[in-house]
Amino acid sequence: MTEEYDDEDIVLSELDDEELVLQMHDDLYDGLREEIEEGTNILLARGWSAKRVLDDALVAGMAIVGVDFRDGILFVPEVLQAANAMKGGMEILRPLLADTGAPPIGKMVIGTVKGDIHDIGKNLVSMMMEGAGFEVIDLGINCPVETYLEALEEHKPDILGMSALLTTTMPYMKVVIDELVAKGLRDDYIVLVGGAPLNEEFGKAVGADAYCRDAAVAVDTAKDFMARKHNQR
Ligand code: B1M
Repeated sequence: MTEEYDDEDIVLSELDDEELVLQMHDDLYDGLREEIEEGTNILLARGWSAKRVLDDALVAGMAIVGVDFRDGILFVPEVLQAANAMKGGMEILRPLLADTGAPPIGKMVIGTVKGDIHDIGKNLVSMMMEGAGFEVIDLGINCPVETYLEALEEHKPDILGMSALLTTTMPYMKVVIDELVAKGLRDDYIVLVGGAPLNEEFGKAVGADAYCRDAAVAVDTAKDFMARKHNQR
């Protein structure tokens, strides 16, 4: 039996949950979008919650990609394919994570800062915030300060969210916050920041209201600040 035949022989639906999740980590690593979509659907059909599929199959798989990218085993084209496969799974989960049917409990404008094109984490935060009942306006990637300011003016959100995945782009958050201060607008918004290289200290240093370690923390933090905002009225 050839190795190629071996690979084609794997029938995802015949794997048990644990094997399937490991196979999905492999498929994500190999950038196989269709297989990731199929695996996502199988786990959901087996009664897994969208959040569990997201955490155990997709986010955990992407963490493995991240380690090998860091170590020079994977390169940009392969990581792009992995990201594309991850997005295939996320698209299936999006309506499940976002569908609450409840009226919005707040509004958030979010974008990845100038110079940075990483958007998976930001997209996840958007989905989870929508799932928690927030209206989300997603500005996309590579956002200059003007884009944030225009969106704040247009949408009048409660929260401004910024994402950065590079140590070289995260200082740009301060550029945006400083501009808000200069225009006398800083206190009009709750500013939340996040992204893998950030930490609590950095959040404070740039003048954000809070640093959010992950999407779940972003949701809890946003809810917390909204509650405080309502209590002040
Ligand atoms: Co890039 N990359 N990348 N990359 N990439 C990292 C970030 C890196 C850590 C990889 C590594 O070396 N291990 C490294 C940064 C090193 C550093 O700065 N210290 C790196 C590098 C160097 C680069 C390039 C410079 C590589 C090159 O060209 N030589 C280049 C830069 C391009 C640019 O932006 N200008 C680059 C390019 C790319 C791809 C395009 C190939 C691709 C992005 C595709 C895409 O996003 N559409 C990519 C990817 C996929 C990664 C890794 C592997 C995975 C990132 C990811 O999606 N994680 C990443 C390694 C890693 O982080 N381990 C890496 C999964 C995601 C769910 O987690 O984004 O952390 P995360 O989001 C979390 C939290 O951080 C938080 O919640 C999210 C969900 O729980 N969060 C927020 C994020 N944003 C938030 C905003 C909030 C709140 C919470 O607001 C309220």
